[in-house]
Amino acid sequence: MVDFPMGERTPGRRGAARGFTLIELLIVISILGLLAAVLLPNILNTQESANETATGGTMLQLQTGCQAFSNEHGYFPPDDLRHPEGAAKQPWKADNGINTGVESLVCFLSLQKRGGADLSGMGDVLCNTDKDDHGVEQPLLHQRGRVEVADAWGTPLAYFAKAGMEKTQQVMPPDQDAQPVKARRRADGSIFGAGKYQLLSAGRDRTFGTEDDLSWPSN
Ligand SMILES: [Ca+2]
Ligand SMILES: [Ca+2]
Ligand SMILES: [Ca+2]
Repeated sequence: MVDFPMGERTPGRRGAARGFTLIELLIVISILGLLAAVLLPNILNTQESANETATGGTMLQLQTGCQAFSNEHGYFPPDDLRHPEGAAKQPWKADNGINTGVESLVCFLSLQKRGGADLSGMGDVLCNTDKDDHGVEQPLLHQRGRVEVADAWGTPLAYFAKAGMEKTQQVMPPDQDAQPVKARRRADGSIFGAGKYQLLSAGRDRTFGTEDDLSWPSN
């Protein structure tokens, strides 16, 4: 009987405490939902912007290599694994028709230091999605795999040389079938990099020929 008033108050307090906690919880959930809705797209966009910047950096490294190669040889690296100076200079295996443009670029840039580029430090962006063998060691890369250079989303780049701009290449993203790739054109039909060469990334959607593709030259 002495405890009765307390007993009466206690359930009341508990009830009030439960109600307050539930409202608090709902408010917190609403705020978190709102924050996620506002921040998540920004976080994803920041990641995609970082990938675009990284891909631009990769292309810049290849451009530097292409320029050094051109200064030394008087032409930019071929995109078909065929040595312009004769079959005797071509000890490597025949082409399998997949990722050929960028494999050829890596091959020619990796022949020698003078007029080439040491790509061995590129780390993650070096891949071999079609798992082919070069047949001989690529001198500056110190490996026999016929590797490609990928963009920041993991898709191998396409590389078109001056003589191969009209060709359709086949590029194989990781764990997918190869997709046909054509050199990027402007609205008036002219090809980006015509007369020199073109580097092309499938961009964030990992598909060539769509709006988000990145290229050198970029306009
Ligand atoms: Ca290949
Ligand atoms: Ca390959
Ligand atoms: Ca794309």
